Amino acid sequence: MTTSLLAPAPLQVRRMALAAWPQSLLATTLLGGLGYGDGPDAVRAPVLSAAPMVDAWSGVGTVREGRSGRVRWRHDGRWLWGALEIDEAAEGIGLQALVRQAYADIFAALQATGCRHLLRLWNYVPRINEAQDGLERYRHFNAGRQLAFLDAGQAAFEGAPAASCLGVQGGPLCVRFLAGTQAAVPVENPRQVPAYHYPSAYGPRSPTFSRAALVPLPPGRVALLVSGTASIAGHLSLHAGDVEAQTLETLLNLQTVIAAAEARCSARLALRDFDCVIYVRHAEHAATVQRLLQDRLGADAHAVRSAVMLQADVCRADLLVEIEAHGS
Ligand code: 3EB
Repeated sequence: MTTSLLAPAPLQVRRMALAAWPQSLLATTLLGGLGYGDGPDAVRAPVLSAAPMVDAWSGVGTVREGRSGRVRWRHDGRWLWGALEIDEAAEGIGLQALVRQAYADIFAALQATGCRHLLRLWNYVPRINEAQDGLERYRHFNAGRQLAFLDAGQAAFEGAPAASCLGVQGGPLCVRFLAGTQAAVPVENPRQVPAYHYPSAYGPRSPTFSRAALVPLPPGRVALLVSGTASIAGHLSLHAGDVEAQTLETLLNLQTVIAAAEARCSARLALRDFDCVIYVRHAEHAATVQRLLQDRLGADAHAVRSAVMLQADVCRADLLVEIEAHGS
């Protein structure tokens, strides 16, 4: 073993039992986490997999915490975790304006902490596929998000962070994010039009995200944060109504974006070793998706054994499944 392997990893994510979470919050290097199941910091989406889990992100230094507007943050001088929850009904403004303000608070947090580069965001939007004032709420969300990036002078197109955006039944608009003092390498999927270049048929302003964020870690290591990935080729949703075909298309997209990331670094990366979160629109599709994952990656694969499955609305109404992943 070389000494570099003994050095503390500068950014780490560990998937662990949600029950262990309150204790681990005491760890000084812990930045934050995303819980799957009932508990603190949990995503408000029903969990379909067996055990309640949490993805706990930690840095290296002593953590400081604070607030910027409605964003609560923790950072160690190198990495930043932020969380924001907004009760839409209490604000009395439309979703687009609300998202624009929420993201302005996120950019204020980056300024306040010196962690200026967004790496990865998780967005949970109540009733995402419902229409409001003649436009789907996801499209309002996209407009507010892109405007906020432009307001802040942040890369709204090439260089955008990785992201997920899922629909939940109710509760607040909820955003979690990871940022750092150095920019990630944005990675696109050659099978897909970059989301920030989707044609206007998908809404007046395009989604602001890259397919993955490749985070360089010293020496010669990387973390790859893969955005929510679905059954889209070019800019078209494929296999309407067919959850099996959508799942296989999604796995192909995941493997393609991971291969594109590998071509940008010297690390070897494989989906079977990644932590995955699977979102299904219909709970009754969970077993089918799980079986296909098992068939393609092997029942013993880390990605299969550690997969978390949630019920959520995918942001395009014709998509039944979305998978996100991170690994190194
Ligand atoms: C897609 O590829 C499917 O709006 O932040 C995936 C990941 C999707 C992130 C977002 C949307 C988002 O367009 C949906």
